[in-house]
Amino acid sequence: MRPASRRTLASCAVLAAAVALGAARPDAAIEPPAPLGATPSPNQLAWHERPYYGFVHFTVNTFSDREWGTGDESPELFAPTALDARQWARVARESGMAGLILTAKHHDGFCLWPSRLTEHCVRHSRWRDGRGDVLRELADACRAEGISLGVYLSPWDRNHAEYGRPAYLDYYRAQLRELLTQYGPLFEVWFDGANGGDGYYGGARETRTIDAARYYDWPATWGLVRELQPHAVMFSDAGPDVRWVGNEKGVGFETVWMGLDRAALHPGFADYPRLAAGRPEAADWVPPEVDVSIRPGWFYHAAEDAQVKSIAELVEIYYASVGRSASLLLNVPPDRRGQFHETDVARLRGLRAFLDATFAHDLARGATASASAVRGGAPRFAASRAVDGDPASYWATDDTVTAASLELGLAQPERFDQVRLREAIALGQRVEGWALDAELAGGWRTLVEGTTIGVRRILRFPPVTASRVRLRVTRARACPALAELALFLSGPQPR
Ligand code: FUL
Repeated sequence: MRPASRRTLASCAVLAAAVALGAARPDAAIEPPAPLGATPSPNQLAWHERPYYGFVHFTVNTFSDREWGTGDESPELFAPTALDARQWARVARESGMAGLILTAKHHDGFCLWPSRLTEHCVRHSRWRDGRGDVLRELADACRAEGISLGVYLSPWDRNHAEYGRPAYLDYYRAQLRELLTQYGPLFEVWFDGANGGDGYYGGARETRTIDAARYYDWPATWGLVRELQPHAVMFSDAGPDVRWVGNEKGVGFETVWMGLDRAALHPGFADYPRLAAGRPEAADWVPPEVDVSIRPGWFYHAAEDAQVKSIAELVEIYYASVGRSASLLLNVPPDRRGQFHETDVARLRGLRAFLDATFAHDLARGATASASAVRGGAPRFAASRAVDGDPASYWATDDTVTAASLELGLAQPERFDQVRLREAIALGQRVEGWALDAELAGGWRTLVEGTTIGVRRILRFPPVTASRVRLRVTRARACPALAELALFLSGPQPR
């Protein structure tokens, strides 16, 4: 249907008023593109705007020098000498992280908060004479620093006697209820997929296998989170809000779809990495999260002090995650003092300095913009909407146009070496192919080509100096709706 034929009497009145005021086109009469396929929820939309945050792995493992505790550790083992959650939160905020997610309970079952449901918790540790609460201290610190808080509650519990039986699920959900009700708003709740195996299990010391697809009855648990923390997103292999990227190396997919078929999956799904890139036709919007540790292990081991990722490695991880339509969950494990190690802090600051130097100044902002096609000819969908700095506005074409170009004229020649593109994701993910050209020495030259865009796509290329730049959307599943075309020049290269 042509847009003109949809005009109602009311919009004719708007037109008359617009003409009377001297406006060029009846903007409001042109309808936005219809959403395509899966679209994000309000929680997901808010979460997409804060794509970098931290993971804090800390428990008895920090003191036993293990990655997975066996469940028979004495709570007395947990003995940080100078725990300072405010330092974690301050460093996180100063590093540009939007929040911190704490391993409130890892697979060993030890609880970092004084749970009323088990003796296997901080109450029986020597730390703060058994009166401490790591989650409380972190919640207070995050609030003071103005960042968000999230929790990880391992479903697998190698300490609990009932693990593998129905009674454990009551325990697990009652624990979750403590976390969801006593520490204020949570921005993310993290459900990992490691499941079953040998353990202490209340002294049984045996191997317990569970049916990961059925045992946990995830819909019931997810319902509890929705009820008690309606603004939190939930992570697992199957979402429901955020999915695993399928590796722990810090690398997202070059071609990635936010769509995932939740119903076919569950946390711990064996063949999951094969599906992690998503599918354009999938039913649900479940974006990927890249979880990776700044060190080889998730927990602190002094032997790894010389193996902290370099600033340059962290920069690559940023481009391979946030730059590929994912969010970055970067783990920084506190040491035996209960503080982020100096080396880790220096690397985080280095990453922040590089990101600030690179992304502070969008060289395309406010450029003159024109396009080969504009939806209904309406200013509301004009090319300039992609360079106005407002992620809510976008350039769009008519429904029949799925390949189009957008040209920028910069006020003066600028040197740049990367482009950031964002789709208007409230309308679903649409673009499948694009190229960026610059006019160099009188001719157009292609700088870089890409496939999907999604939430945020950043691609780098050798630096050029140009004042005319052109984005060609070469393939899209429906008319493109582009919220941002930004150009940047890398800050000084970190070593
Ligand atoms: C996995 C766990 O087995 C690792 O220890 C770590 O917590 C990682 C983030 O999730 O499932």
